[in-house]
Amino acid sequence: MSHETGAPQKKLIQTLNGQAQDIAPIWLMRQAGRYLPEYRKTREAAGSFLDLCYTPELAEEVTLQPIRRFGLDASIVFSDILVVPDGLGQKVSFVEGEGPVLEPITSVGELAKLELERVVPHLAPVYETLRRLRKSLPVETTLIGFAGAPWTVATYMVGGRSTPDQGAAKAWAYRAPEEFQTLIDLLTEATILHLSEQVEAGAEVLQLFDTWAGSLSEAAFRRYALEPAKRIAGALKAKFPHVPMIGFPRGAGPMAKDYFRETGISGLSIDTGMSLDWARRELQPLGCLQGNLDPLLLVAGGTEMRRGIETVLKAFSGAPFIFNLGHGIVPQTPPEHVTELVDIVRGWRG
Ligand code: 1CP
Repeated sequence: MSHETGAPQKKLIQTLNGQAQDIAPIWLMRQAGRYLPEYRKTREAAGSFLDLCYTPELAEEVTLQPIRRFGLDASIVFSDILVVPDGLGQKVSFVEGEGPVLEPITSVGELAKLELERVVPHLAPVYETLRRLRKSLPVETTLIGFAGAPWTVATYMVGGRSTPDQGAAKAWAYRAPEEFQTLIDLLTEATILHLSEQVEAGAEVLQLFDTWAGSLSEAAFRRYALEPAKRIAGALKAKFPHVPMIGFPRGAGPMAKDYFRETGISGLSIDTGMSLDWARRELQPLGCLQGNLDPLLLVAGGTEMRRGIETVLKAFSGAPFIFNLGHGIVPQTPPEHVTELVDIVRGWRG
């Protein structure tokens, strides 16, 4: 919007566009969720997890909760990466204490049941949530839309649940690469549609979550993580040149460098296991970095948390950097520790 109105760009967007800030902008992956008592209350009232995702006034409410409490620089729309398979027509549910459960897709024949045309109409409530948020968020807060990357979403579609080694999807990919590619291509198209619609509805920045990228061999990483991300980032950039994209190829290690360079994304979200020194030297010259405090330090609090935060700030300050975690907030996180984290980041002078 700021391009049309001439208003100053929001801090997080400036940073993604290459401008380092004196005080790093901060938001947190999974900033809405079970660690907040107000979330648990709304979640209970909603019924099922998908009902919460598909009821715009409730999804808006839980998106705003961490903004009210902590005044973060960005707000990520409340939804899930598995709304895309749900939109395609695969049966998805979230079982209490178990996580997502899907009717697994195990053969190329079953892909015929999935309908690309169904995605955007089925996910209309998510877009409505974004429209509401553009009106209700503080003017300085950036609104982030997101999607799961094809490989990560495929691991749930094929495994039928969260799989510790992504074994089911890998078995298919390595046994019949051409067949598996059909699924990846379908998800790539669905992701482009879903992200485009989120921009139309008001998303100012996009993040692509490839949570399980780190389990792939180098060749498979290129084919199933890097290439689809390149297609997705390219398609979005062509339609919406002013909307920056952040990629999160979790666990990619040194392959993160090719991923950052070749996909053309503006920001790279790095996981907790990444070497800070290496990332500063090899990755930050390619664009904005985001990360990477261990979410478990946020549970621990105290001196160790403070030291961890300062180590990250020291490593990445002076160049474009967004403070975040290396993975999502865990439910046992005390909310007071998040308040303290935000204070430390905003008070830090390098
Ligand atoms: O009952 C509940 O309240 C369920 C907990 C929950 C929440 C709060 C799930 C189920 N999804 C979400 C929201 C969510 N998921 C958001 C928006 C909220 C925010 O960030 O503030 C986002 C961006 C996601 C993304 C997501 N979902 C990812 C990628 C990021 C990551 O954490 O690695 C993945 C892998 C999922 C799948 C998923 N959704 C939910 C669960 C329990 C899982 C499985 C995770 C696993 O396999 O370990």
